[in-house]
Amino acid sequence: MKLYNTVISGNCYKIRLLLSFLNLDYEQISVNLLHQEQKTAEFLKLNPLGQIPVLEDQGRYIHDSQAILCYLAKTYDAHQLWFPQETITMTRILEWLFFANQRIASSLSAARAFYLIKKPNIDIEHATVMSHASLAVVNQHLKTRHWLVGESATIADIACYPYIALAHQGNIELDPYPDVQAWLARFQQLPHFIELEE
Ligand SMILES: N[C@@H](CCC(=O)N[C@@H](CS)C(=O)NCC(=O)O)C(=O)O
Repeated sequence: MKLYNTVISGNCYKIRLLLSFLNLDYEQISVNLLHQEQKTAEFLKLNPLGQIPVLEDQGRYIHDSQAILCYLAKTYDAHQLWFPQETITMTRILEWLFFANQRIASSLSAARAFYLIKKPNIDIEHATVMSHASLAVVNQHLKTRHWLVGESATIADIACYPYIALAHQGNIELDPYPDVQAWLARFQQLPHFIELEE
C-alpha cells in the first residue's frame, strides 16, 4: 500500500492516523506541492483532480481523504469499529465526513492555509467567522457525547480532528470551546495515536 502525501497536509494526516490505528504497513510517497508535483501528467493519472492524498492499494488509486477513510475502514477493520455499517450510525458518520469536507475545509483549513502557506484568494474574514460557527456546532454536539458518533471513536472523529487540532495555526483560538478541547485530548489518548509530524 502506498500513500501519496505531504507531511503538513491535514487531509493526508487523516489517512496516516487511520493507518496507524489499524496498524497497517504502507509506503509514503512524498508529493511536493510547492513544485506542483500534484499537477504533472503522471500524477493526474492517479488523481485527475491533481490533489493529495491518494492511496494506492491492490492496483486501485483512491483519492479524497474521506473516501480513503471509508475504503480503509471497510477493507481492513475486521471488527468494523471505525466505520460501523448499521444504517443510522453509518449515516451519522457520513454527515460528519461531509462536514469535514465542506465546512471544515472552507473555514479552519482555509484559515490555516492563509497564515501557514500564504495561500492566495482566501477571504480570511469569512473563513474566521465560519471557523467559529463550525466550532460552535461541534462544541454543542460534544456537550453530551465523548465521540462524534456512537460510543467510541470512528472515522467521523478522524475526519474532523486534524484541522480542529491545528486551529491555532489559522489564528483560531479554542478557549471558547471546552468540549472540543476535551474531545481533542481524548482523541490524543487513543492507542497508536500519532502527531502530525511523526
Ligand atoms: N477533498 C479533498 C481535498 C484535498 C486537498 O485539498 N488536498 C490539498 C492538500 S491538503 C492539495 O492537494 N492541494 C494542492 C492543489 O489543490 O493543487 C480531500 O479531503 O482529500
